[in-house]
Amino acid sequence: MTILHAWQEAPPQPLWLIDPDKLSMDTYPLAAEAYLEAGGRWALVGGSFFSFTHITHWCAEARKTAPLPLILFPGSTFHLTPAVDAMLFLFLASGRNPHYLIGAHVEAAPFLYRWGGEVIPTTYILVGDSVRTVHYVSQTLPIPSDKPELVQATALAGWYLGQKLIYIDAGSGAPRPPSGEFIQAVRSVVPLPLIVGGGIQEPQEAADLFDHGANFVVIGNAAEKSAFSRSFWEEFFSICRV
Ligand code: 1GP
Repeated sequence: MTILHAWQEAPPQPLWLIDPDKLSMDTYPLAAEAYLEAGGRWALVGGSFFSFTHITHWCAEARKTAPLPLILFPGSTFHLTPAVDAMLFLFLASGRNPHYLIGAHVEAAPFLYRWGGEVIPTTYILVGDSVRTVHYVSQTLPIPSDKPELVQATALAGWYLGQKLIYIDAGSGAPRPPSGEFIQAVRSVVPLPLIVGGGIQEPQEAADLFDHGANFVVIGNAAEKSAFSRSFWEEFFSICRV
């Protein structure tokens, strides 16, 4: 079964986002075990900027030490690696930077063809009112917090373009997650799996996003702050079981 197919059928749940710069191979095995034991099934690896890690080396070592499928969440073509189980092929639909709408995709395509792994066409929508690293790196503006109709139109455009997944992101470390209103606006018209992330710190915030129609909530910073503890993940997974 492909990862996309599994995601289409999976119940709502958290998704761990690993920044490989911030998780050493000494720490990874225990961190992965805690996540898996709490109920985690997949992890995203990547982010808009990381610079100290050799991504292929990191992912290859990680896959040797834990049975956790890794899905690349690339910030640039420099992050491409064959040592993952699938890759989000991000179409930065909220922006108007041609590099992130087609340029990077053309650069990546020959590599993806040779690799032959699972590529998941993803409409990637940045939202919120504070400037995050992802905006600086991509040189794009997010959709402002009071414009659910723009988020909805952007997600619809991605769906009509044939993409398979929607990812609404407030950016790593955002002061607050994307609003439930945004999620509801997309969920009411687009039948694709919906990933939501950026600034989620508390299980209650994740519960609210699930209530509005999110399928996955991405947790990056908060997991780092909790030192990747099992109790942290158990709290997040427990809200999915009520
Ligand atoms: C960022 O959605 C992710 O792209 C996760 O954000 O690090 O704030 O959890 P956080």
